[in-house]
Amino acid sequence: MALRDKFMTAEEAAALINDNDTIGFSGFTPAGAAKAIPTALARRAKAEHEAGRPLQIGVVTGASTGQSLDGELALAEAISWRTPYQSNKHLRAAINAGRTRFFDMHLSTLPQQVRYGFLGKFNWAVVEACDVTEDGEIVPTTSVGAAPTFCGVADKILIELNQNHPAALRGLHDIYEPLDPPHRKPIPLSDCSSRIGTPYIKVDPAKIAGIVETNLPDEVAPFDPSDETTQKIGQNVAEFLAAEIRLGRIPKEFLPLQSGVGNIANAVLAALGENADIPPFEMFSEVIQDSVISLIEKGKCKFVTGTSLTVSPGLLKKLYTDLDFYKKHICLRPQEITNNPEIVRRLGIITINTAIEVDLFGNVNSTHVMGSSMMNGIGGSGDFTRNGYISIFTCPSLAKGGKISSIVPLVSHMDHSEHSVQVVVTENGVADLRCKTPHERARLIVAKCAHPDFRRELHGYFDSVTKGQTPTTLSAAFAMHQRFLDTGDMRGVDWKAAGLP
Ligand code: 0RQ
Repeated sequence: MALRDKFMTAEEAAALINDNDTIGFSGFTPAGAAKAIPTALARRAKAEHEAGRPLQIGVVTGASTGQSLDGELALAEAISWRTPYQSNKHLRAAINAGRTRFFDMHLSTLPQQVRYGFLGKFNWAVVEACDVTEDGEIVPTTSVGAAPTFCGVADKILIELNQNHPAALRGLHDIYEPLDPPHRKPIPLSDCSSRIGTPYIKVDPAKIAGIVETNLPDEVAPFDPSDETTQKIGQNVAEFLAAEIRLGRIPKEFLPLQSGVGNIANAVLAALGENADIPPFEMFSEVIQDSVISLIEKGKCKFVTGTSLTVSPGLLKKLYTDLDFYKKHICLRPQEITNNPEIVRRLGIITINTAIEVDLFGNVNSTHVMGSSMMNGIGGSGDFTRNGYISIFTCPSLAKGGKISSIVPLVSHMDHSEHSVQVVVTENGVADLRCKTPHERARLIVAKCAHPDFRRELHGYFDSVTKGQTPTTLSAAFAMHQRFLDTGDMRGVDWKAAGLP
């Protein structure tokens, strides 16, 4: 059947989906996420539920998505299970209330686990494209994520052909999918900018079950303007890296950078751009945020590889007016490549990610609040941290208006262990944990990173806990967290009552 005969409305496409289906949606952050079909499906699910009939699906994506996908489907109670990452408040509420089953995965491993069959059968791939051809070439829009894998494994494919993105995006993407063991070969990439794949996702055209025309912008939220705290964190990271170059521990031509998501990551990149001691650099990262685009314009960032172009709508429009220039500096690859441990270690990537809390030994919690509630997920932070040339974590030393210390005796959930975390940076300073014992790390983290309001508290704990290689008193290790749960403020712990001498 010719493509022209496959055009349909979002409602018609949503009507093809059955209760209990598993769908792989395009999208990595709101960039390139399917929008019209999930929104239509959410409407249908609400109507079905009102009529007393079940309609829930398994939702798999590259990472987080936008309101039209995670938000609308969560509000319609239409997501039975979800992986690998999310950041939507409605979905987060459903997950933490136990209404949606969620499992948190390293993003590099998602595509291969889908191909291995670990996540079960995929009924549908629903992908956003800026172009599709009769012989089955699908050109993605602002992200690649896991879309090539979803298209490969799913029984049928639905395409959202989004006119908000020009077909001239062809050439921005580099689609390469490794073979699975025992046939896997080294990924033939030894720099940030080489292309090793095709500029499109190739599918069997017979699998394309429907095409929905849309004209919808990516639902990328604007960043909070950087404040004194995030600027100071950024400056501390930049000064640390500049000193490492001077000391000869980072080559003078510098190394590719990876930077996480969110406001702090955006501010860190801006600070690196302003530091004259950091030479123009390349990035091998996951999410390309607004700050990277201005670094490209200033000539400070020479090339960036990412899996999503997550920039604010106004900036994206500007980028599209000079696409030929930006195509020379940007490449979008599958998350299986951008986050691949083999490549991260080969290129010697300097990794900068954000922590929710860090403990005295350098263990990092990136995902949970007070040990129990899921925030977003581990995302790509583990892929990069475990394999980086230097692994850095940043966070403000305080949260929730100063009632929470981000530096705690023991993390209430652990995502990145002391074995992978090398440097911790807050607005107060830098704790370089390399070559340090747990005792030495604890002293350094309190002195350099903790907020002055909590130093006494943390000394109160650590000065009384002296036994063992990694001194810990189990009864007291979570006393600050418990104090917050009891009173709404971590300060004022009675350490004696918590079992310390
Ligand atoms: O809560 O939204 O209710 O105000 O956590 O914190 O300070 O706004 O920071 O937006 O940079 O997010 C780790 C969540 C940081 C993110 C995390 C509360 C705080 C606020 C957000 P509110 P900020 P950011 C590759 C990299 C994992 C994935 C990753 C993340 C909210 O960076 O999801 O690294 N990382 N991916 O108030 C209680 C504490 C807290 C706290 C902060 N100690 N206790 N609440 N908060 N510290 C990219 C991808 O994987 C896509």
